[in-house]
Amino acid sequence: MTESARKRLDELKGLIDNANYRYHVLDEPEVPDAVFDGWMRELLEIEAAHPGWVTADSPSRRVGATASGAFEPVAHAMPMLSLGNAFSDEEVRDFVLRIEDELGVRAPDFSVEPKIDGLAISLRYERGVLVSGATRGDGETGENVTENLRTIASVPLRLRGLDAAVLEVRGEVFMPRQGFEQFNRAALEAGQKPLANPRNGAAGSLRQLDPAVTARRPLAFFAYGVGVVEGWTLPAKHSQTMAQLRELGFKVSPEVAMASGTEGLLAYFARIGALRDGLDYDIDGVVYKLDDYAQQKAMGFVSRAPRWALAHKFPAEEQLTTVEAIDVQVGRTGALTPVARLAPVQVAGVTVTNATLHNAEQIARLDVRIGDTVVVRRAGDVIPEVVRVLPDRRPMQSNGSPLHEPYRFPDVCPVCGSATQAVQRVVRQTKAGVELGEGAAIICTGGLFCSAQRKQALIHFASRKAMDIEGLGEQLIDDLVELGFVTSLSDLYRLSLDDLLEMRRRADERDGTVPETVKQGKVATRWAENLLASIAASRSTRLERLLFALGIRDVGESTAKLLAKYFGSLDRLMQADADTLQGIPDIGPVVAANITGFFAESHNRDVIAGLRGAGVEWPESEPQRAEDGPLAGQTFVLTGALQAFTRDEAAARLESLGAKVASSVSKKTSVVVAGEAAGSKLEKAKQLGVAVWDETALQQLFDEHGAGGG
Ligand code: 9MJ
Repeated sequence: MTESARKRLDELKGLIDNANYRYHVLDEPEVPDAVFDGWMRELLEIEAAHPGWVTADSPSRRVGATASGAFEPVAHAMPMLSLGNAFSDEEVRDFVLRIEDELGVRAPDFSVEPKIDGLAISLRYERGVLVSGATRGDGETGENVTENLRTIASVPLRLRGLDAAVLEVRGEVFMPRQGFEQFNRAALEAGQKPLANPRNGAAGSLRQLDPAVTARRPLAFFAYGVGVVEGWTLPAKHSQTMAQLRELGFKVSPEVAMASGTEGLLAYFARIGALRDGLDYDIDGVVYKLDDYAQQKAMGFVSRAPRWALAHKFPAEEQLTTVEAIDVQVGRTGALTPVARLAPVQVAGVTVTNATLHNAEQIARLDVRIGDTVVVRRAGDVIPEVVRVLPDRRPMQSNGSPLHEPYRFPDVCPVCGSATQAVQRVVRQTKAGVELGEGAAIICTGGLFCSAQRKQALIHFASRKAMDIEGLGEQLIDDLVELGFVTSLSDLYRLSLDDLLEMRRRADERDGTVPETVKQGKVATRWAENLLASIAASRSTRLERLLFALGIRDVGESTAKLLAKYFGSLDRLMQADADTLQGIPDIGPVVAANITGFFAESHNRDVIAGLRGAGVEWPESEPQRAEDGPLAGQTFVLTGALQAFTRDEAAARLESLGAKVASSVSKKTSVVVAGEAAGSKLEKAKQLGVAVWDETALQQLFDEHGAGGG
C-alpha cells in the first residue's frame, strides 16, 4: 500500500513537472487544467499523509508559476492573493453562511465579477505615472514585464487626475476572442504556428523579449482591485474603488455587479454562465467579494487566500480520456462524419462517450488513433470534440512502433457500401461562380440507395417543387421507412390502400395512439385514398422536376431546369461527361462532377430504372441548342465508330455548342463526321457535296471551343 503510494507520488511529480514546463516555459499546454489540478490535489493528499516524503523539489513547494528567467524578478510590496475555489452550490452556501456567522450580519453585499481567464498583473503608479508592471508569479515575486505592458492600449500610462504617491492596480491581461481569432487566421496564412488558446496567447505575448512583438498582439487589461496605496484614501467599499478605477482610466468588466445572499450569488453565476459564450473574453467562473473593506478586514485570511472572497468555477470543459474506436456516421445528407468512441468521462457536467472528429482532414491533422489518450472538449451547446492527442501516451509495440496504424478513412460508405467521394462544399452559388467551403466533405454517392439518406431523399422527392406529392409529409415518410414499407423511391408507387392502412395501424400501436374510433372498428381511409391519388398523379411529371427530385448534390431547381433544357432527355444527360456539362453556361467543375458522380453510381441508375418500371414518365424533347452557341444553325451527322468518345458523347458536346445533331444526311447537313467503317451516310454526303470530317477535325473543333478533351 505504502509502496504503491510512494510510486504514485513519484509518478505525479513527473507528470506535474512536465505539465508545468509545457505550460509556463513552452506556452504549449498539453493536459487540461482540470486534470493538472487533480494531479496536484492527489500529490498534496499523499504528502499530507506522509509528511516525511515531501522533498525540496516537490511541485507542492512551488504553488504558482515558474519564472522563465528571462525577466527580472519583482517582489510584490503587498502579496498578490490567490482565491479559494468552489465548484458547487453547497460550497457557495457554506462560504456565505460562514461570513454571516462570523460577522453577525444578514446578507452582506458582495461585488460579483466575471473571473477573467487571463494573466494576473500588478501595475505600479507613482505620482500618477506607470513605473512598473509585474506578473503575479507565485504571489510574492513576479516578473518585471513593464515594457510589454506599456504596449497594451487599455493599460493607462498615466492616471487621469490622480497623482497619489503610490497606487498599485491589479487586474487581468487577456486576449479578446476576436483578436485571438484574427491573429490565428493571419498566423495560419503566413504559415506560422497559431496560438493554443487566448489565455496562452496572453501569457506568451507578455513574455516576449521584444516589446515590438507584444505590441502586435491584441491584448487588453481589466482592473479588479488595488494593492499598495499611499497618499490617497481608498473609498470604504470595493465597488466604489472599482468606480474610481474607471474614472482613473481603467477598463473594468461591464458585467461586474452587486448581489447578496446565497441565492443572489448563484443567480449571478447562472446569469454569467448563460452569457459566457457570447462574451468577447474567456472566463472560467465568477468571483464573489465581500464589498465592505471593514468586513473584509474582519474576515481576514487563511494562508494566502482571503476568507472574504471566493472563485466559483464553471465545470471544466476539457478532460483526458482514451479512444476506444473510430466510427464513421452517415448523415441525412450523405456526409460522412468520423466519431471517436471514448472511454466515458465527465466533461462540463455530463458523461461523454462520443466526440466528433469533424472530417478526414481533422483526423489527419490530429493523427488520432485507436488507444490514444486525447483531450476532449465540450463547451456550451457545442458537440464534444477531440482537440488534441497526447503523443507520449500512445500505446506502443515492443519494437518501438505504435500499436495502431494511422486511421484510414473508409472509401466506401459504412451504411450502404457505395463509393465515397470528396466534394468541395458549395456554400453559395453567386453570379461570380460558386463559393466553396473550407476543406472537402466526404460524401456517400449511394444517394437514394443509402438507408442513412433515405428519409431525407424521400422528403425531398415528395416536396412541392420536386414530384409534388401532396399529403406525403415528414411524419408519414418516417413511418413508411421505419416500418419497412418503403425502401426505395419506386416503392412509393407500389403502395396499396391496404399497405397504408396497415402502416397506420402499426404506427398507432407503436406510439400508443390508437384512436377510439379505430377501437370501435371504424378505420379512416380517406387520407390514404387521397395520398394514393397524389402519388398516382405524380407519375406524369416533367424532366426538370424529376432531375430536381433526384436530389443530386448542388442541383437545385434552376440547375435542373437548365439541364432539362439542354439535354431534353434523361438518357442524354446520363451519358454526358464533365466537359460537356461544363460547356453549359453556369455549370462549373464542382456541379459537373456531382452530376457525373451521381449517374456513375450504379445504385442511382437502379433507382431511375425502378421509377421507370413503376410507371413514372416524363415527356422527352429535342435537346435545346445553345441559342448563341458557336455552332448555332449547323447540323452535324455522326457515322461510323469514333475512337475517343461514344457517338452520344460527341452529339452531346456538339449540342452544347449550339449544333443540331441529325441521324440522316440531307442537303441541309453542314458536316458529316465519319469514323471507322462509315457506310451509306458517308456515300450520301459525298454525293450531295456535304463537308466530311474525320475524328481529328471534330476533336480540333472541341479543343477550339473548350468542349473537347477526353
Ligand atoms: C479575475 N481573474 O477576473 C480577482 N479576478 O481578486 C477578479 N481575480 C481576484 N478578481 C483577488 N475579478 C484576487 C484575485
